Amino acid sequence: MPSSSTVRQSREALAALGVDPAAYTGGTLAAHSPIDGAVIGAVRETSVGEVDEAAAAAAEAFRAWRLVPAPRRGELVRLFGEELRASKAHLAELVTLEAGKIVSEAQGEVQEMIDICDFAVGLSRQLYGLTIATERPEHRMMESWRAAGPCGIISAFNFPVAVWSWNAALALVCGDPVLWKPSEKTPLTALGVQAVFARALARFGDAPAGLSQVLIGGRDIGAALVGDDRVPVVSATGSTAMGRDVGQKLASRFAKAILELGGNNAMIVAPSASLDLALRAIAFSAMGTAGQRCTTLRRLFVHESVYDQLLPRLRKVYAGVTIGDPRAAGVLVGPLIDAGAWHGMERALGDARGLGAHLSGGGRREIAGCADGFYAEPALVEMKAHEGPMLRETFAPILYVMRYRDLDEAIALNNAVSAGLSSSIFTNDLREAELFVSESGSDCGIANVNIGPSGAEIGGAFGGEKETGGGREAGSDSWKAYMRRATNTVNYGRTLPLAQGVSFDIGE
Ligand code: UN1
Repeated sequence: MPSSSTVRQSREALAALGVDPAAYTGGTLAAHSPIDGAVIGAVRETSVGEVDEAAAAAAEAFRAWRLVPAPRRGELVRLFGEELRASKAHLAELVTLEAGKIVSEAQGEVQEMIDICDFAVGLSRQLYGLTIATERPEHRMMESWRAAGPCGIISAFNFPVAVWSWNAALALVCGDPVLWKPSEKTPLTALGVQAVFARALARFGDAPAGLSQVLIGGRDIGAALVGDDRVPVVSATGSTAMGRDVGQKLASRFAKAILELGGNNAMIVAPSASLDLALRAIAFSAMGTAGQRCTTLRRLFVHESVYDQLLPRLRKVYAGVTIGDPRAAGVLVGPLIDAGAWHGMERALGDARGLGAHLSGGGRREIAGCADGFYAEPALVEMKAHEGPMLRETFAPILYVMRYRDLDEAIALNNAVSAGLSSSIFTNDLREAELFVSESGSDCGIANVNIGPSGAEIGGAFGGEKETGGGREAGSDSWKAYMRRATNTVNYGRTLPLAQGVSFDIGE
């Protein structure tokens, strides 16, 4: 229903999700819809003093929650998954309204929440530690995993609900209460998620108060959270500049940091690649979410033998893609989040032009009924060299393209940026595929073969190296970051042998 008002529709979605209108009317933080620029909420902001109270409540909740058996903690997350299933349509609608995602991607984002809940429920019975061979007779050595404490979560606008849930679902089964500072660009979806979570809590019955709290506001609120000694783990998703600041502050108080920062993700299209598959993967990973995923494809290296076959097809796809109101059927590219994103795109394209690049697309589109939205034509930028704006992340649908001659050169280019999140190769040559994922291949946290760099499943550990921050969230053993590890050595004998054969005779 593209012509309906974003204001009315967001009110309806918030009401359906059960959010108290007092939270989003009469407050000081304006929530905008990127669809038409309308103000869709005036959200009550958290004060710095309230962050202090929230941390105290979380610390109190922690004392009780860590004693609840992990599978019982998993039951809360199971109920949350059920509530998310029931609210999927409304929450996805709010994601579309507040973050500008097309309907299918918004639903996919909520599905990602449901998936991580399912994962975390199973995990709640699998917080395994190792039993370790000990050098001493009649001793047993083991590691046990204990809840770490309240977990701060700072999330970005582009995945306004899923990234919180990757962290929260794991933290909660690990025994950690959560304190969430969502992006100031997407406070309404955070309120929506809290309302859904509140229903799971009510069904669960006896969870401590303060288990999940939302802190609405800007940098000062994030800084208060990051600086609070009662919060031993902070997961932060956003820019490298933000992560550098947060990481240093956390390091200074020896708190654990889980950082998921910028990406400048590449794809290599090799001579043997299926160009049909590559084309589809490029389209989704470069234009999907209007180029505003951390995993968005930004750099494309095409072998010189297939460049002149692939590029005309790609230009055609780019020219034909439907841009517009993300609520409308058939639209694949919705709005940028705001004017700042558009200016960043203009700047990057200007820099590329200055380097003699050949551009197609990249203009601003006026969309009927969406006057104050920033809609950009996805841009294909054929670069002469790996330089300038191609070396940095611009959160917009810009795909830089280059020819390459040999695979070692393409892999070197893949790795020649400061970020290290995601990467992929399209090839049907086993040697090339294996080389790309080998020790001397991609240096990224995610390296794929015959799928694009974006749209990861939750089962794998998500995150990357270098300026991406090194954190891992979601699947695999990412849960360990939300716990503390204790090594326990138990002596069940009647003597006290010391390790390393040390003798310390006190003559008794
Ligand atoms: C992000 O952009 O911060 O792999 C997260 C993907 C999504 C998550 C992206 N599953 O593209």
